[in-house]
Amino acid sequence: MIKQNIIDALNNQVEAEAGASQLYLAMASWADSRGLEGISEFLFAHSDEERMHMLKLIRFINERGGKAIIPSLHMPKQDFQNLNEIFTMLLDHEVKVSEMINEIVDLTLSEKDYTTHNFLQWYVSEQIEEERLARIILDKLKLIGDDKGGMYLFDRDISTFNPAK
Ligand code: OFO
Repeated sequence: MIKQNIIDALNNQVEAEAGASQLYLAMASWADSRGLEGISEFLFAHSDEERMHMLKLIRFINERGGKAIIPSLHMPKQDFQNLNEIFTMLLDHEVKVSEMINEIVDLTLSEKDYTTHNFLQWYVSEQIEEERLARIILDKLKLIGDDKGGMYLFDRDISTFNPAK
């Protein structure tokens, strides 16, 4: 039977994934309203992925005899100065999520819960990939600077930046 402190930590993670999904949805909508089609598609898809991360946790908690808690929605930031702000926030958010995952991994080891430890390895690899992708995007945005032509190409090509897709 899964221990209550592990259930609590996983439920906390459910909330973090839901929060990420909402934040990326707000970013996607912002980009969409500015005609940045490729970037908004990328962010809409990223928001969906975070929801999928949340669902995976909910199912796991319930399957192991715990009770998943569905969190309420917080209104995320709605306005952004530019893409640099968006992707810096996105990277910071992913780094924070990675730290949270690592802490739960730590907890599973101290509680000798190897099933949850094993389950969390998927999140560990996913976080490496998401942080890497956000860093690639930020590097490209730095290169582009104020170049409008470069931004056009960036918006067109962003969907190809993720080799895992
Ligand atoms: Fe990108 O955070 Fe989920 O796991």
